[in-house]
Amino acid sequence: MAKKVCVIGLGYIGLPTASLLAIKGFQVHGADVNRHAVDLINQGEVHIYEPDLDIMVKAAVQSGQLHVSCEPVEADIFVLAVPTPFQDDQRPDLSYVHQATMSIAPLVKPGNLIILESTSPVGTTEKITRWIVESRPELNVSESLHSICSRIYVAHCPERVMPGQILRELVENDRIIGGIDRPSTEKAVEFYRQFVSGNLLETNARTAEMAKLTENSFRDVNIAFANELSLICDHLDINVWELIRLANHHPRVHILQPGPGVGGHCIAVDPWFLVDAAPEQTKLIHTARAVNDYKPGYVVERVAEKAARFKEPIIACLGLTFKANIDDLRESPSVKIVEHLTRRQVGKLNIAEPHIQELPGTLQLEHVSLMPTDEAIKKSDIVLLLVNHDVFHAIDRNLLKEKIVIDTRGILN
Ligand code: SAJ
Repeated sequence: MAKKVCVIGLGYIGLPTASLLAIKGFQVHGADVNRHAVDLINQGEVHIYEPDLDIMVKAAVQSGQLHVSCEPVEADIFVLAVPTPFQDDQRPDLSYVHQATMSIAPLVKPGNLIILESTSPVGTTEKITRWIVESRPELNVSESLHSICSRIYVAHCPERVMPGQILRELVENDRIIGGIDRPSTEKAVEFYRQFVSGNLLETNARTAEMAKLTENSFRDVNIAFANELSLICDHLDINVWELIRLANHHPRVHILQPGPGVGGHCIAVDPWFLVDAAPEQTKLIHTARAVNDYKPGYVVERVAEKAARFKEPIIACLGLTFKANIDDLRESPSVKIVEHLTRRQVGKLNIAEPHIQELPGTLQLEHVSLMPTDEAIKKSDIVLLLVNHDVFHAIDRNLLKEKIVIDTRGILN
């Protein structure tokens, strides 16, 4: 009989994972506290944009293998895919993980496997195990023979998919799998082998947690290097895009791209988990965060300088999402920049963001309007390019003649 999987959290990771599992023949129940999302999914629709996700969810729901509701149900395998944001003081917020764990605790049976996919501070998988065993003292994780009938299995398998290519990467990426003990790792590997074509790399839970934080911190540090170069180049009047192109011809140099800052729910967040866990040891990682977080304010200053030349400046802000070709505004540096420009009353703002239908609440203001790209450009004095969406690469360059252009993504280079 098909194994029953319960996926908690139906966001960018949970929903594609639940649908994929359903299509692969698992009997899947998805749970999410967001009633609107649950209702949509049950109708075969989606509440988030990811290429082809709608088709996969529809197929999964229509096959009868995927059901969703606001409550988890009993299963053989539980997958936790809930957010792990940080609090105002940059310390990890494990409240969603705790809530999700406590929601499944009454349902867990001996022999069940619980997998944490959420990016988490080191030690979280052990914490989950403790929370479950404390609330269900008849369960254990002991390897001794006489407790084998009451034991559960717990592992961390961090998600590593890239928004925009989630469906392919969910299957093809290599996965790091770390159990709280050897039997947990083996059980989790057996599960992932059924739907992942990439390599399954075995380790322990703490190393798996650290590996994910390491990957995203690596990228953050490297983007910070590119962002720092952009500041130096502005200062020395050098074209940073040309500079990076040239330097990257060296066989061992691979510099990333500067931008208006680093956004998203991962790279701008996860390094803080390392800083929080080892403040004395994370000087480079901490500084990289500071460099990347400095960038939005720097862009605002550049815009304000140019805007000062006009009596009633009108600024076209092209792109609000945290990166190209997605609809996700979480931790977006572009949103921060636009919010900052409104607070400073730098001018009238014409926003073009082809991936959203309406402006976020903080930007629903009198001097801010959402409009098509060409119109936004035509009606403005200054054009601020914030996201390298494919559609912006196709902008008619004639529209930009006579405009002051601030290109934070190197789209025009
Ligand atoms: N960015 C730059 N310059 C670059 C690359 C990115 O400024 O050269 C900016 C982007 O514009 C964006 C931010 O960095 O604002 C993050 O974008 P991203 O494409 O680097 O990463 P995410 O957040 O979409 O996804 C990352 C991925 N991690 C790594 O590449 C190590 C993904 O594989 C993870 O699964 C994901 O984080 C996650 O969920 O943790």
